[in-house]
Formats: sequence, C-alpha cells, structure tokens
Amino acid sequence: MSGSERAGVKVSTRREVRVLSLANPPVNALAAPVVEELYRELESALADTSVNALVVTGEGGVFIAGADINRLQRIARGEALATSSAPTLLDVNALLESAAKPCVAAIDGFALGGGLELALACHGRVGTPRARLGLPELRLGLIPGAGGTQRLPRLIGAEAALEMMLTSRELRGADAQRLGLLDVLADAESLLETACDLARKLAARGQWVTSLKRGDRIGDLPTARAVAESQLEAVRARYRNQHQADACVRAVLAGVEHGAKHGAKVERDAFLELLASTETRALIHVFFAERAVGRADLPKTRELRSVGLVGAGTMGRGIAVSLLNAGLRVTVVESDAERVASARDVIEGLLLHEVERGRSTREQAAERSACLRMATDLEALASVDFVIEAVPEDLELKRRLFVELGRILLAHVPRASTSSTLEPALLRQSGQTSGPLLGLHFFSPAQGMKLVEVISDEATDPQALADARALVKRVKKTPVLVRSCPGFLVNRIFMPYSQATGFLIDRGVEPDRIDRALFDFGMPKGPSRVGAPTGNAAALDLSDDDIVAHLLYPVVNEAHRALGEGVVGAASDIDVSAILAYGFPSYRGGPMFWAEQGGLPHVATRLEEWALRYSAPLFAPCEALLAAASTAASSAAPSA
Ligand code: 3H9
Repeated sequence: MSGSERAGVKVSTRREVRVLSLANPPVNALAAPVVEELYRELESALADTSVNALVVTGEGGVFIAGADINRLQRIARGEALATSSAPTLLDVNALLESAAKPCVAAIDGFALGGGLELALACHGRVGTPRARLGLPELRLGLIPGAGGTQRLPRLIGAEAALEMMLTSRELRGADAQRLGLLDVLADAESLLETACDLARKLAARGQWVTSLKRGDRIGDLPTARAVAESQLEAVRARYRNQHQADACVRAVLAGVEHGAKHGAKVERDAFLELLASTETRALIHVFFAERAVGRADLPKTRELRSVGLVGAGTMGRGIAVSLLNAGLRVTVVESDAERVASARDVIEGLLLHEVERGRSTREQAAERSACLRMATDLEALASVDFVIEAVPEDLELKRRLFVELGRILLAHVPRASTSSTLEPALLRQSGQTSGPLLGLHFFSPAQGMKLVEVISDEATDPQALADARALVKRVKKTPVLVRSCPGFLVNRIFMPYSQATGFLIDRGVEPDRIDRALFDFGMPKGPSRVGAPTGNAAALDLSDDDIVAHLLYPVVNEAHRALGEGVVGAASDIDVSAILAYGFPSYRGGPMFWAEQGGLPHVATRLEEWALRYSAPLFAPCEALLAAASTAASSAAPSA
C-alpha cells in the first residue's frame, strides 16, 4: 500500500484501487475546502491509468455527517452561495456517477445528509452494522439538496425513501442492507478491504448501474402519490407552519413523473428557497444552540455508577426510569413498605412500556430492573455516588432530609433537590446541612422531557456542578446551567405569559381566540384553558399577531432581564430551554432568536407603549432589553 496525506482527504492506493478518505473531525462535514480537495483527488484518480477503481470512505469511525452546517448558516444569513467557480458537492456527485471507473462507498458510523447523498452517487455501498444512514435535512428546515430526493427512491423505492426523509429516520447497517441501500455488510476491520474487493469486481466486470438509471424500485406515479399523501398526513403536526415536507414530496413526485433530471431541478430550487427562509435560519440556530447549552469551564467529572433517589412519586419514578435506562444502579428510598412496593411496580411497568414502544428489548428491561434497589431506610444510600431528592414540595421536610443525608453520605457526594421553587440557599438554611447541595429541576413527565435546569449559586461546589451536568447528559437530557433565582429560568420567563393571558381575558379577549392565536403561532396548545372573558364592554380589539405579541413580548422582556442578571450564560440557552421545556416552536428559534428577527427595538417600543397605555408594569421593558434594543438599533443604522 502506498499513501500520502492531504488537507481534508487522505489518499492511498490498494492494489489498483484509489482510496479517498475524508478527514475533517469530528464528523467529516463537507466543508468547502474538503469538497474541493475531494473533487481534485477524484479527477486525479480518474486520470491515473494505474488506478482501476475508487473507494470513498471517512476517517475516525464516521463516514460523513453531511454538508457543513456552519456554511449553510452563513448562506442562510445571506452570504453568496458560490463565491468562486470551486466545485460543489453536486459536481462531486456528478463526476462520481459518470466516471469511467467504478466507485464504492465504505461506510462506518454516520452517513447523513450530503454524506449519504455522496454515497448514493457511488456505484456500490458497503457498510458496517453500526453504520447510521439518513437524510435528516428536514430537521433543519431543508430537503436533501444534492440529489437525495432522486437517488434514494430509485434505490429503495419511493415509500421507504419518503419515510426516511419525512421522519429523518436513520437506518442501521442491517436494515439498510435489507432495504437495498447497502450492497454488502462488513465488520469495521474488513470494511475497507470488502469495499476495495467490490470495486475491483465492478471494474473487472466492466459494467455497473448508477442509482439514477435504476428503474426497478421506484414504482409508478399513482402509487407514489398515494404513499406520499398518507405519509404527509402522518407528519403534518410535526411540520406545522413549515414547508419542507411538502417540498420534499414535490421533488420526489416530480422525479417519478418527469424523470430524475427534472426532479433534481425541482429539488435544487426548493432547497435554495428553503435555505433562504426564516424557519431554516431558526432551526440551524437551534442546532448549534442545543450543542452549546450547558457549556462551561468546570472540573473533570468523577465517575458516576450509582445514584440514590429519595421519594418515588410521579417525578421520582420518572427520574428512576431515566437513570436505569442510562445503565446506572439506582437505590430508591420511600417511607414505608407499601410505597416501596407500589413504586417498584410502577417503575417496572414504565420499563416494560419502553419495550412495548420498541425503545428497548425485554432483556434490557430485565437488566435495568436488576439494577434497581428499593429501601425504606436512608442508610441504604451510604455508598452511592450522587443523591437526588424528589420528596413533596415541603421546605421543612426537604431541610430535614438534607440534614439527615449529611450524616449518611460521604462528604463529597453531590445531593440535588428536584424542587421547582425552593432555591438551594433556602434548603441549606438549617445550620446543620453539610455536603455539596444544588438543584436539578426536571420537567414532567421526567422520563420524557429533555430539559433539566441545573441550579447553582455562589455556595455550590464546582465539582458537584460538573458531576450534576454529567449526570444529566448521561441520562440523555439537556442540562442548562442556571444561576439560582426565584422561578429558576423557564418558570420565571413564562410567568409573564400566564399574567398576560389573564390580562387580556380581563379586558374581554375571548380565551378561545388567545388559544387559537398562540396555537397558530406554533405553541403546542393555547395558554388559556382556564378562565372566561369578563364581558368587559371596552374589550381590547387585537389582531392575532397583537395577541401573540402581548403574550410573548413580556416573555422576551423577562428573558432579557434574567440574561442581564447572569441567570444563564447565553441567550441561546434561553431559546433551547423554552423549546425543550415549554414547546416554543423550534422553527421560530426560541423567544430570543424570534424577537431578534422581528427587531428588538420594535419589541421594546411596543412594550413601552403598552406599559403606558394600560398603566401595567407587566409590560414595562427592563434595562437589559432596552440596552439590547439600543445596540441592535445602532448596529442596524447606516454609518455616516
Ligand atoms: C446537508 O447535508 C444538505 C445536503 O443535503 C445538501 C448540500 C448541498 N456540519 O452533535 P454532536 C458538529 S444538511 C458542521 O455534538 P453527536 C457539531 O456542531 C446536513 N458541524 O455529536 C459539534 O460541534 P461542537 C445534514 C457539524 O455525536 C460536533 O460536530 N446532516 C455537523 O452527538 C459534534 O456534534 C445533519 O443534519 C455538520 N453537518 O452527534 C447531521 N454535524 O463540538 C447533523 C455535527 O463544536 N449532525 N457538527 O459543538 C448531527 O445530527 C450530529 O452532529 C451527529 C453526531 C448525529 C452527526
């Protein structure tokens, strides 16, 4: 084997097969220089008479996780799409597909979006069982933009292809092979050699079929239309107020009806139109915001193997299930034998429910159940690595519990309260509390909700904070680091939402109208399930947009106040929290992003107006919002 390393693409040759291996850690995203380099290497391999066939693969256990979303973000914000005549992914795919030498994709790990599209343009695909293949562009408000809507249906049929795209579902290696997306399954050690063998075989045979030329799987137009209609119906709620699902179906059907060339044009036009939309900008913002949340410079995490949980009410049971699902040993303490028995029944029932929903196997449920210990005595927690209390919301009860835990636990063991209202400082105020104490505010139902507020204050041990954050990540939830304040973050910023709802109802706005306006905006449900209009003769005459603004601008205001006080480290943390805990529509980017898009000066001016008109402090803009609005106004103003 001979070899040399180039920026972004490693090149080697194995018995007449040129192997091009993408190296752009951590996920081999298709950044522009990588695409250019890949194109040049492809050209050079195709021109090299000592090379008979090609293999494209990825370094570091990942094939390619798609187009570079940073670049997409810049384009979505207005940067010109092509700044030079440099080759794009579409050029790479076209070159591959029409090459006079066969090319095989060797896939381990993620092959997503543009990464899978590149593999689809190859003439064969070999993957490992742990390969994860998908076209998740719709999650970003887009559709596949490098031929995916045309090649995938031709390889696996319109029904399976539409289902994969509309649900952003990833296929594992074995499923991908069953559907015809992979030609051969190989283990990671023999992946490259198996791909090279397949490439040599195709070269020796002298013929291969390109995905776009396949006509055996795609089916006829009436069937594709019927399938598309029922699948669109199934995802209607998921894409409320958005256009990517319809656009995806349109591109697929255009290809079925008029051929791949026309379908590809419909795909490209729709991709570019969606890329310029506010919804896509918002969803890309959320993609990065979700990855940034909880970031802070904290000590290295200690290993956590066992967790004690005090209190197995609804919240405690949900938390227990989350911990067990993450492979932790869990000791649950309840006050008496009857409660212990009932809690065990419910927790085991929830574990079985996961099996029924296909999220785990019976064996996994049995293993997890074997990691559950029940006790009526706090002493059972003497050797655990972390303790969470989920007893009823009673200050004295919780204070007594933490004093007791101080006697039992090793001094360094973090202890967290799940209280939604009681701040850590209040819980420590017994004079006898010892050990690192903080808050872990889960949302209900705890086993399903993704967000956990990790509440700290100046007395919180940074090591305990690091461990708490790691525990939240371990249970596959999102930790937002919140500096303790009344209401913490989410309840605090959404308090004005309820207040504004009551305010409008008091001034004669029909609760049903409020609900409809907020539902249409994208909230999961309206806020005013309770309450009735007062029949006020001087009822406010508001448009639906006004109603939304009256409810959400006060949220934006409170969020700015909290950010100004340092309750969270970044505005994007607020966006992620509102989306995950409150169902704020992700395609609006969260309250901070949404307000910024609409213009902060406009938000501040409206709030000032309403505060005066209604003499209602609820609407008075805070200093932090006014400052942010003034910065936004001066950066938008044309310079002299
Ligand atoms: C597309 O392909 C369009 C085409 O159809 C058409 C083109 C013409 N780009 O999530 P993680 C970063 S659209 C840039 O924490 P995990 C990520 O920000 C794209 N960066 O790891 C993070 O950075 P940091 C279609 C990316 O193991 C780091 O990598 N593809 C990209 O939990 C680690 O990520 C997708 O939508 C990217 N494409 O999950 C897939 N991907 O460390 C998007 C990741 O600075 N990616 N990064 O925070 C994912 O879903 C997950 O990252 C993945 C790994 C499942 C791959």
